Amino acid sequence: MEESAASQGEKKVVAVVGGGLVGALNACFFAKRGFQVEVFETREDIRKAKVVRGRSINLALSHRGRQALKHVGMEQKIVSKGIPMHARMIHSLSGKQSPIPYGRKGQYILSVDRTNLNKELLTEADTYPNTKLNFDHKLQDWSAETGLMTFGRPDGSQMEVQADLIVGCDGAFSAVRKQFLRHSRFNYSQTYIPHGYMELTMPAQNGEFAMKPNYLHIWPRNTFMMIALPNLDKTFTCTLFMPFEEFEKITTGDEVIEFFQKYFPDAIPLIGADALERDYFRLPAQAMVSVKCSPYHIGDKCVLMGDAAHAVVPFYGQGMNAGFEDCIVFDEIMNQLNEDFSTVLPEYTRVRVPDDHAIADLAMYNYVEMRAHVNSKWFIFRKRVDNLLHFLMPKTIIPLYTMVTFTRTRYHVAVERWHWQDRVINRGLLLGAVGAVFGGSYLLIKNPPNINKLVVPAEKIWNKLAALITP
Ligand code: FAD
Ligand code: EGU
Repeated sequence: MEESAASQGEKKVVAVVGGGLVGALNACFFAKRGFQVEVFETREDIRKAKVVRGRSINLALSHRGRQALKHVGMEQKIVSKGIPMHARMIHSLSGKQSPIPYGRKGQYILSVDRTNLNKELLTEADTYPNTKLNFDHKLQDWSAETGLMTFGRPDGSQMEVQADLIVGCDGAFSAVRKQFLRHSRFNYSQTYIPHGYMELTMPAQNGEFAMKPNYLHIWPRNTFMMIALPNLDKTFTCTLFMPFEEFEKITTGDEVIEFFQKYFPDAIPLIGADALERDYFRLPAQAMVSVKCSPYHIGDKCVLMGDAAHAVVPFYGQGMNAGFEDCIVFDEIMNQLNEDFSTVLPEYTRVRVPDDHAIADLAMYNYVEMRAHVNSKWFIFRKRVDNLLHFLMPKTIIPLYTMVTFTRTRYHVAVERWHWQDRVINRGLLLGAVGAVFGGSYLLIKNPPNINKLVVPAEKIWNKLAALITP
């Protein structure tokens, strides 16, 4: 390491703390620029580990995340192992399934395996000669004055390491962020939502997917919700979301079946009653936290990215995508400001905080919305109205999820535009209603209708409308 540091001349040492999704990707970004990169990760090397325990098995990868992967030449490799989801499949209580497309043909999201993605990113980072991966290194403490970090090793020993820049990618419970809390004028908030989540596996049936594979399957039931994403081995990972209080009410296998019978009856034979009774009690429900903070940097020494900077609830499928986009944004600013950390770091905070806060708010808003009054009928209705308005005015009305999922429109701009569109729609509805009342009254007075002649065209118009909104 001393040798390569010397041969690198004055290139600075960048310590990436956390070798999760964002840390591993970020290592590639810094390595590409020629920095001396050191990654420090608490866990052992997951590429060698037998069992990897993480927080969720698969994730929805969309445009922002793909763009970031493209920057380091990893897009095709990851996309080829992802399963395209062109539409949601809404499961009604009756078992009826309704597909709702995400957009045009090229507009789909991908279900990717978290562990495989993490492994591929670590392997990619490893290919750079100027990168070193240090597993079994847990950050315990660091100094903002000197950039000196203390790591704990599995044998109980400690190790000290110095770096020019510390990049905190150590997740929602970031140890790097702890130091920020001691600084004046650091804003921080964290909120645990009352819901927990539990993952259940739906096995393959006779070697085939138990449900249609190229969909994000959703069972919207207000307080309770289940989502299923496909895996390459033809299984689905189902994620059940419900209040901890409700999780705790269910204490026996019979109660599990009874609960599913009431809310997700079509899923019982697909998961299998026996497996369901077993898996439900295998692990306790996991918590979800939303973290917002600012600034994201301390001086020219340290910067936070990914969940360490902004943990969001998963109700927009954007946590990882936003974290990956952080890496692009930082990289762009590095270009603009010639890699001068003393100006790059404040600029990164200035540019990125409003966007990360916007996606954190949106995800939380959607959580509240889904819980409050989204059942399968309402979900289908709302998405169809969105798609219809977009069809009628493709340039003016763009659904919020489209901007978030399929473009790199800055998150805070997407929110502003969404509010603006809402005003346009409301004005349009008002104008339409007023126009209809006045125009209708005028026509009725001028030529009183023959009821029999009216009914037929009304039905024709209705049929045309119905054809438009059903895919
Ligand atoms: P993490 O993945 O948490 O990685 C942090 C790494 O740092 C870990 O490897 C950890 O071991 C290491 N570490 C921690 N502390 C230390 C320390 N002191 N020293 C050294 N290393 C340390 N996002 C999406 O985009 N799409 C989705 O569909 C989606 N679905 C989700 C579903 C659920 C149920 C949940 C909970 C989240 C979902 N997310 C999704 C969000 C996504 O999981 C996170 O945003 C993403 O994992 C963040 O990556 P990260 O690298 O910042 O943090
Ligand atoms: C939650 C957990 C449907 C993976 C939000 C949509 C999610 C994902 C939606 C999880 C929903 C909710 C969107 C995508 C995605 C929808 C989205 C949520 C992936 C508004 C593995 N959400 N998720 N919105 O539009 O934009 O389909 O665990 F049920 S992908 Cl909650 Cl696009």
